[in-house]
Amino acid sequence: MKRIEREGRTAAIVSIGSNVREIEDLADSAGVDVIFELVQWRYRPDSSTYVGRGKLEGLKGILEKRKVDYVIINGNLKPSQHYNLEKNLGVECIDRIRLVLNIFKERADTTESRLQVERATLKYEIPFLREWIHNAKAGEHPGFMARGEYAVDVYYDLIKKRMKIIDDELLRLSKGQEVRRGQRRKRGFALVCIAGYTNAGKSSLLNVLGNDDAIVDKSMFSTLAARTRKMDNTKNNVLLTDTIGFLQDLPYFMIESFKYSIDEILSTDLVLLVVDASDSTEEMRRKLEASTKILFPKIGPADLMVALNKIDLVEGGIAEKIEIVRDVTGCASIVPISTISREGIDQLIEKIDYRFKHDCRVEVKLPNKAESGSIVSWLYEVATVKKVEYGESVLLSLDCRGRDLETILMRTRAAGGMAVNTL
Ligand SMILES: Nc1nc2c(ncn2[C@@H]2O[C@H](COP(=O)(O)OP(=O)(O)OP(=O)(O)O)[C@@H](O)[C@H]2O)c(=O)[nH]1
Ligand SMILES: [Mg+2]
Repeated sequence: MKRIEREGRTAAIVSIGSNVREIEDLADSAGVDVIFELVQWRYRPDSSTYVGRGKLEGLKGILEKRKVDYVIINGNLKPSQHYNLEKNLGVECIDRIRLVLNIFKERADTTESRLQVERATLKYEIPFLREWIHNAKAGEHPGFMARGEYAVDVYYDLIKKRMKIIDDELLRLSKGQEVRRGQRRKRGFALVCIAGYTNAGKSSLLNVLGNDDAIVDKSMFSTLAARTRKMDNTKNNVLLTDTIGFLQDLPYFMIESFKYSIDEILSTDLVLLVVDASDSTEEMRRKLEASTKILFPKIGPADLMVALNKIDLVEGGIAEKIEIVRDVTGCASIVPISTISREGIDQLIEKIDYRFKHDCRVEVKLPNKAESGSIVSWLYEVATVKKVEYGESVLLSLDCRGRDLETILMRTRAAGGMAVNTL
């Protein structure tokens, strides 16, 4: 992970609710020092200036004495609100999505993550750009488009052209991703994706289960690009993929832009959802709901297994937390774990193993000739070969997953052999 240099950048947080912890963490992850916070209690944001008029005047006064580089808004701004805020305050105003995009931009270090971030950023900017076209002569702004040398309509056209190039490139990459998944399955691997809210401990779990050294960090969105490792200590062939974390209240264009990463999660045989058990019950529910909103309805509870992580930090019982997980996800397969104390890790491995258990018995008979060699070695990859005899024919007794049965029968027949499912 590329560490974001702090470079002494400062900000003020403006919020219309008291739940500022996440935005503080995001600001910290973006390398910005928060100098002060201003909280206004409102049921909903003011339609033109986000905070109420009076509060805005107050903020302006404070900013004159306590200069900051940015004002960070704890929410998603409409373009008109953004325009009015910047115009009134004379400081660059960053909403929650822009802050997330800034973190992504700094950390993206693979082609697909760079393209996804660029696409999301362009999508994000289009409505803001429209607002500026209507409201301002370029050059009046302290933030985006500050220097008025661009003609906005030319810029708008360029965005559209660039988006098309990015979409084509992402489509090409996702076809490659699909082929890769197909090849892995053909080689007998079960595909498991480690998913979950950002900072839940996904990379830590990959490190434990896959004996890996993926970057683990307390800052949010340490992982942007997918990383795949073979699972250790298992009887079956399992590939684990760790990828980007979820966040609450993502607008549709963000989900759409990160389709490549989301497909990586949804196209696996099992989604291992990592949940931070050290959060309060309300926080846990909020994050779980954000996660299931992205996962369901593409997959269902039966495709999920939940690793209730960080139980080393939980005081008292975790029964209530298990209940919340069950309630929100509908998933019955919940394993409390800690990647630090390693509690529960063996049970988790056992549970994953059980999912991909070789519980079908097959007797295979193949002609004993050179061409059968490749199918025999393939059988060794997808199944557990119990016995093999070379005579007039090659006779194999093997155990396999129900899912692979049909392919085994088909390939054996195609090779001039015979296979019988005996269990
Ligand atoms: N106490 C405790 N801390 C943990 C545990 N697992 C992970 N952590 C900590 O939680 C933080 C986040 O861990 P990561 O593994 O980077 O989490 P992630 O889900 O990959 O995060 P992103 O990639 O940023 O979305 C780090 O500071 C870890 O040390 C655990 O079981 N117990
Ligand atoms: Mg990570």
